[in-house]
Amino acid sequence: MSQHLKEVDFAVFSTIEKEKIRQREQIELIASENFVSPAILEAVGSVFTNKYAEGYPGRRYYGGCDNADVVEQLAIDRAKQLFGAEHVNIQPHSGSQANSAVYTATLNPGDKILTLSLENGGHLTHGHPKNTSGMLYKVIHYGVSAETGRIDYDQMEQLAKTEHPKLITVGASAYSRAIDFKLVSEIAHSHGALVLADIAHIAGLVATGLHQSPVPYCEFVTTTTHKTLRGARGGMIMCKAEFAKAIDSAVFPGTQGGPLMHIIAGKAVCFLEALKPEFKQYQSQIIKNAATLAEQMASHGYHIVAGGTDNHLMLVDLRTVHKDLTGKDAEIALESANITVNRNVIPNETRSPLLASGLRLGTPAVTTRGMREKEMVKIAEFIKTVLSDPENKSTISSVKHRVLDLCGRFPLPY
Ligand code: DSN
Repeated sequence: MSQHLKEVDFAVFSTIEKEKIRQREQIELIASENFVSPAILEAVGSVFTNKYAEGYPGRRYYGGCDNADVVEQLAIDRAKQLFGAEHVNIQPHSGSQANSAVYTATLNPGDKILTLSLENGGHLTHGHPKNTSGMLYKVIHYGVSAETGRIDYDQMEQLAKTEHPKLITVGASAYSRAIDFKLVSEIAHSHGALVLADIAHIAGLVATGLHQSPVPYCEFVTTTTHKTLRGARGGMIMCKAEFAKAIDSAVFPGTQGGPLMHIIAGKAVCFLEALKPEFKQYQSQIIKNAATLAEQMASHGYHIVAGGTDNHLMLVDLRTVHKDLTGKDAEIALESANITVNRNVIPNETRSPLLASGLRLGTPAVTTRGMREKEMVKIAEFIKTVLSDPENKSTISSVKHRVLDLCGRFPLPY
């Protein structure tokens, strides 16, 4: 009897096939998404999914871990080389779990953390009240400046001085400007705080020297491996050697059990790819594409939060062109034209997060397809056309045809 997915479970098989078609035929502008190489997909779909390997290379709680040791050590060594980190833990299942492990290693419940709030571009795990980081710890937020949209380092310093947080987190999910990690670490250290830099979004730029690296300055650096870094979906922690044992214990057994060895194999391949010169060219093109997309959106009248972008993403304030169009309705209209984005709250948001007034646009995925500045000009025009008449079926259908044509000219390898 056939063991193939198509015969064993047609419902799942056909849904995967549909998802393949969706990915092929949509312009993907979700800033946190990307397309992995076939090599990474192969590693992630490998027999390592069968293996339990609680513990760390050479110190496992299961037999049969020789190959698991090799692949995890490859991932660790390559990550160290890529980022210049003193210690790497490659086991966190996600960026959220990486952050949670750093908190577990450094804080006691009730300790104070100073972080960027979700509304200002931060992440849920940076102290949101509905996340354990907000439930377990006392959270103080710094924000972005109302005038410039940039991180308010003066406010951070003031709060570090008066509130004495034990840990300052810096890093963002929706922030388009370069982050001065060196300055943050100086602020933190002069007020007795540790620093966690969460580079989940910008890891690819950091790895290739196109964004200042926090690794020399901050005690802890967390990331995901699947955004600009374009690897298997998961998390990672880098830290100074003095915290290695605390971090390893906080990951396992502190917050996780068995590592996902197939994902770790995919992470190892990702780091090998990221060490190649062409990866730097790719990252550099991501930045050029984002700059062009932001300029074009601005030329269509949209306000870009913080006045533009230094990285792979931008936040578009819809209200400057379409006063009554919510982020949610814009997201839905664009999806019907095969353009995938996500609504996003903007600083000083007046609508609920479910509706939001902004869109977050990112260029990592379209750049992986090989699109360049010329295509960004077209994409901005598609977006403006759809959002100017979001309920006009004929406009949407005509843009969708142009999107399909564009996607057809920049095919995915799967
Ligand atoms: N959900 C991710 C993002 O889209 O930015 C962050 O975890």
